[in-house]
Amino acid sequence: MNRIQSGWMTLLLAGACLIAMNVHSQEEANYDESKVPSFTLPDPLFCQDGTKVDNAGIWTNKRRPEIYALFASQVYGKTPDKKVELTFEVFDEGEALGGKAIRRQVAFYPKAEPHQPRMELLIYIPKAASGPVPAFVMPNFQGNHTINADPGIHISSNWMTEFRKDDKNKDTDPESTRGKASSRWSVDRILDAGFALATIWYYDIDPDYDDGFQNGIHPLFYDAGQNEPRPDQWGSIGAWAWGLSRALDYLESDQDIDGSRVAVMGHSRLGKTALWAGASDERFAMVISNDSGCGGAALSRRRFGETVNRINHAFPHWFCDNFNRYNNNEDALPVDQHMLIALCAPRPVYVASAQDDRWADPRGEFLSAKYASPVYRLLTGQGLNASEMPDVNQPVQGRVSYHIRTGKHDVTDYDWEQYINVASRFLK
Ligand code: GTR
Repeated sequence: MNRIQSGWMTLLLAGACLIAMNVHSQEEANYDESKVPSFTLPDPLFCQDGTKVDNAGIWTNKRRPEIYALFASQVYGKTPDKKVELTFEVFDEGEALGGKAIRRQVAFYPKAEPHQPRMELLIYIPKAASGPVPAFVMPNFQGNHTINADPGIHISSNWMTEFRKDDKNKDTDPESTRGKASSRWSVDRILDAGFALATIWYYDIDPDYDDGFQNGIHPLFYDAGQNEPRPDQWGSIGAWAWGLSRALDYLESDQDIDGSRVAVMGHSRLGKTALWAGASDERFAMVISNDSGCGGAALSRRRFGETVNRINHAFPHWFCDNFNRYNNNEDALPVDQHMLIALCAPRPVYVASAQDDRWADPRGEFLSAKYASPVYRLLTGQGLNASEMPDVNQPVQGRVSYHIRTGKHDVTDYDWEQYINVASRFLK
């Protein structure tokens, strides 16, 4: 075996071990409701100094900043204050999808460093629109070109380099992956409902593997002599959320889109990202979490399915280092995920689960929406309209929405139908 062969062998073995570990820990996780420990959640309506939050002013000026700072320093990591100037370049524009849409593709990259990282935003705007439209922005997992078979979607150059590093992708012809993820993207339904859709491949912002934060956007923000984020600074979820805000910067400047009516939506790890983006950037007018699970909508203290310890070991780059303090120590967390949902208030928020997705703890996701509701009620008079978990496929919709649908961890047309329904109510 030469060095290259032995290198691949090591990678293959490492990959096989990771998959085995994942399956193993998914099997070992607790799925028994009677074994969920009893716990006390921090109350979003009491400040750390004991002040009761009984009006919008105290929430906005005192408690919200306090909760946000705790999530920033203990969970996702702080986004550096430093501003990096970006160039936005529209590199493609024209009719697409059989005349139904205008497709626009925009690259953005640091002014000072014109090549890397280069992020690409793909936008479809309903051709029939007569004025600026509301939009959904959602990051994607496998490349912009996988969300639809449209041959005009540019394939990111990072796909050829970063994505192919992964053994299972190394021989893949990117052309063969066009439209591969289209079942998760109800593009026609979205356009027909009068919304634009914008998406960005999360690898373009920060490739999703642990490399000590040498690639992606992190290095742009290092202080002199710094070469990795400090324990309270952002990991990859923070970086992806930053990328979504930069997408919004562009959308605000696009004459066909109403930047004040943009919903941020994400699935799974990107659902965690959408929630953090919505909490961090109040310009997002609505926040949607699809099957975001541990570190997303699910309450950490329930320890049902994926746990803080498991996620920090499997994905050491997603959260900040400080989050490791809470491995097998959830009760010490100064926050829980219902408070992340509360940070989205007063904007409409939607939490969705899937019945077979026990790893993401559907009940824990529901409870977060429920326990965030007192904050929504204080600010808007409306919270989640259910005190018990609804049956499958019986969405509860309003300013705080929740559904659990039949099926597995995924984004389906059913999910989109619900999001469009609520977004039409609030963003149109
Ligand atoms: C899993 C991880 C989950 C979820 C999921 C995904 O392996 O344990 O937290 O984020 O990946 O993003 O698909």
